[in-house]
Amino acid sequence: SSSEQTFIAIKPDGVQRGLVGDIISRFEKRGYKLVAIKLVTATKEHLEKHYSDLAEKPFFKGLVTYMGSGPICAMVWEGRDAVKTGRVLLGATNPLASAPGTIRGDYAIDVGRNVCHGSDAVESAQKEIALWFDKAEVQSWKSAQHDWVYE
Ligand code: YYY
Ligand code: MG
Repeated sequence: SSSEQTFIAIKPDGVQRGLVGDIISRFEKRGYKLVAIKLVTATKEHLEKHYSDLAEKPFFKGLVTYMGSGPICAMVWEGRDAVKTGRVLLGATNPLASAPGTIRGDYAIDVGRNVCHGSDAVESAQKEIALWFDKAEVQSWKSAQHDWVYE
């Protein structure tokens, strides 16, 4: 539906490298609607919850350290097929396998410094949005662009 929501985050490397504006721009220009945004330095406990599915992976500890190393720009974007298309805008997990034109394909090399996060399914998006944002932080608004983006 056109109200599908996804959790997108610009990781500490993306914030440090000055990519916040560009990444927001890509979602805006595609036609998605920003409904929540904040800069947050996440605790270890918070990140362990966010990545709980990966707890057994060898890269888990390093991942949590990297993700907690500085501010993250946490966002919720809304629109038709926002979860799946959000992942397309991000590119593949391994930046070297990401096509140019995607965020990771344009700005990253190492899988452990891949600049951005996006929910991988509608169900995980709902969990991630609830983990990172209070209900009152997620705005409900009609974009003036709506009828120019959707038929
Ligand atoms: O959803 P996505 O971020 O594309 O990949 P995940 O498989 O969920 O892994 C989360 C995160 O972990 C990934 O963005 C980088 C890191 N990672 C890693 O450092 N090394 C790997 N071999 C796989 C993932
Ligand atoms: Mg993932």
